Amino acid sequence: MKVHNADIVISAVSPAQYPDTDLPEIALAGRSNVGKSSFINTLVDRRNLARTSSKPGKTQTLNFFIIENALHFVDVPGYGYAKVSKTERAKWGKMIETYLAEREQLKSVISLVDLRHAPSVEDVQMYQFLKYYDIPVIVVATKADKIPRSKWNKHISVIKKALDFDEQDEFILFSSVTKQGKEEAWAAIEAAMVRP
Ligand SMILES: Nc1nc2c(ncn2[C@@H]2O[C@H](COP(=O)(O)OP(=O)(O)OP(=O)(O)O)[C@@H](O)[C@H]2O)c(=O)[nH]1
Ligand SMILES: [Mg+2]
Repeated sequence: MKVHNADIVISAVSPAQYPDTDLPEIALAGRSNVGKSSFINTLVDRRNLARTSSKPGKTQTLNFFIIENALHFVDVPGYGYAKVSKTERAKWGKMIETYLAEREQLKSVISLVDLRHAPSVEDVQMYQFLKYYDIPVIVVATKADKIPRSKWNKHISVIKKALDFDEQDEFILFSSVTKQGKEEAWAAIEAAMVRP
C-alpha cells in the first residue's frame, strides 16, 4: 500500500476511548525497544508519526493510527520494561489483554521480536496468548540490518523453535533501516484486512 494519509486518532487507555468505527485493525505487540513505532513509521513512509525513542517505554497507551481511511494500526505499549512498577505493569497488561481478547475488528497482530536475540519469556507468552485466542499472527523479526545475512537462518530457527511457531502464520524479516521486509509486511497486512 502506498500511504498518502496517516494520522494519530487517539491514545486510549480504556475501551470507551477506542475509535467507534468498523475499520479493520492491525495491532503491533512486542517488548519495549523492539521497534514497533519504527515499524509503523517505515510502513507509512513517515519519519516520526509513531514516536520512537532509544529510551524504552516510550509508548504507554494504545495509540490508534488511521491509514488511508482504510485501516487502523494500533501501537501497543512494549512489555518487559523493567523500570515500571509492578502495579503499573499489571495495569498495562490488563489494558493490552482486554484490547487483544475483545476487539471485534482486530484482524491480526504483528508480533515483533528482535532478530538478534532468542525470544524472551514474554515474547513466547504473547505469541501463545494470541494462538489461544485464535488471532492470526504476523511475526516480524526486527533489526535484521544488525545481523550478517549468513546468520539470518540460524537466528530464524532459534526464534521459531522458542515460539513453537505455527507455520500457518507469517514470518517476516524486517529492518526499518534498510526497509527490508516492507513490501512483504504490507502484503501480509492487506491479506489480513480482507479476512472475515
Ligand atoms: N538498527 C536498527 N535499529 C532499529 C530498528 N528498528 C528500531 N530501531 C531502533 O530501536 C530503538 C527503539 O525503537 P522504537 O521503534 O522506538 O521501539 P518501540 O518498540 O516502539 O519501543 P517502545 O515504544 O518503548 O515500546 C530506536 O532507537 C530505533 O531507532 C531496525 O530495524 N534496525
Ligand atoms: Mg513505541
